[in-house]
Amino acid sequence: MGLSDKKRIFSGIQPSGYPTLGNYVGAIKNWAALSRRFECVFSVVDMHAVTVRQNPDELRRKAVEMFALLAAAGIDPEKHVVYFQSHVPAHAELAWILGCHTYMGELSRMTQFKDKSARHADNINAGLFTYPVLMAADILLYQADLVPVGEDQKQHIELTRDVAERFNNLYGDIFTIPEGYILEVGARIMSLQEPDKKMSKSDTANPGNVVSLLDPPDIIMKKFKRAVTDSGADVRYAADKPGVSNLLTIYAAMTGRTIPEAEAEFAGFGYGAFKAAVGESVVAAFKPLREEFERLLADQGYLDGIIRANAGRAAALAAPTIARVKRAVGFSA
Ligand code: ATP
Ligand code: LTN
Repeated sequence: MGLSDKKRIFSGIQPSGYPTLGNYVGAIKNWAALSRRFECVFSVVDMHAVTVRQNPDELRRKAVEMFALLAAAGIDPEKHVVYFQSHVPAHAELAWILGCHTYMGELSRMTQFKDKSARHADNINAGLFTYPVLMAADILLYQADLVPVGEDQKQHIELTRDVAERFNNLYGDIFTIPEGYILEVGARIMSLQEPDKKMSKSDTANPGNVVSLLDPPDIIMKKFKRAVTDSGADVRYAADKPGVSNLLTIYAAMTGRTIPEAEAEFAGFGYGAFKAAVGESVVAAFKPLREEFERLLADQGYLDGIIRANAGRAAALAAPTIARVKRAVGFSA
């Protein structure tokens, strides 16, 4: 794709907690890079977040913090549309219509639903089940060409494409068929203590598992020093070394090295020194981000204004598509 390419990028992130190193490597960092070349629409998906129980005041605060973090990470909310999902009612309208074109069987196969219902066994609500339909609505509403996500969202993108194709076959060419954009390295950062599990911001059971973008340097270093490695002593990327491989992936993402370059750099290192070096690479990358985040948060007036303005910009982008969809399915004007 060349610089003149006018592809539209869409992605979303839940304000369900502080973003983790996993969200940063798998999503945010990549979004910031794409925003230098493409027209981007990024959503703080607060409607998705309420599929699990949230504290209302905290949710409101976390959505603003997520917005500030995206801006701090280099996504300019004046150049691009960065907005809260709940500010644009067309998401809910389109989700209803798409839900009537999605099969129970398709939704039953979604692994995120299975994982989340196991984790929240006391609250397996219908929203958790239809979550991927709302996600499809997010993407299709903006006629996105490319959807940058982590590995865990691949199945939802496939479903979005299937539903969009089904809809287009029934009603004519309404939706752009989107493509997932998944990194080769870093699409799945694992927990530091349990490297067979995805690092997830809603994993509050073991704080040692998750590195938050807002953890102070000493906490980041402590978490890395305690990270689980594997048996053996060599720093090598391999299937039987999930802990070391995860740390190498993190280091490569933070420093822009390839995995073989990172392996070469750590040849002869003991695990203690290796883990400290990975921790330092994360501290260095997060420092400017945290400073900019704090500066932005202190300017509540600016944040309120730009969030309101972007709600209007997003609604205007979504309007023609939702109007066409309503007409197509037979609603009167
Ligand atoms: P939750 O724990 O609330 O489900 P999450 O941490 O999985 O949240 P999301 O808001 O669902 O994060 O995801 C935002 C983006 O971050 C998505 O594109 C997702 O694929 C990506 N992502 C999430 N976790 C990781 C990870 N461990 N490694 C790489 N990418 C990730
Ligand atoms: N389901 C995603 C977040 C999300 C999203 C989207 C990502 C909601 N809507 C649209 C890409 C495009 C998640 O859990 N990470």
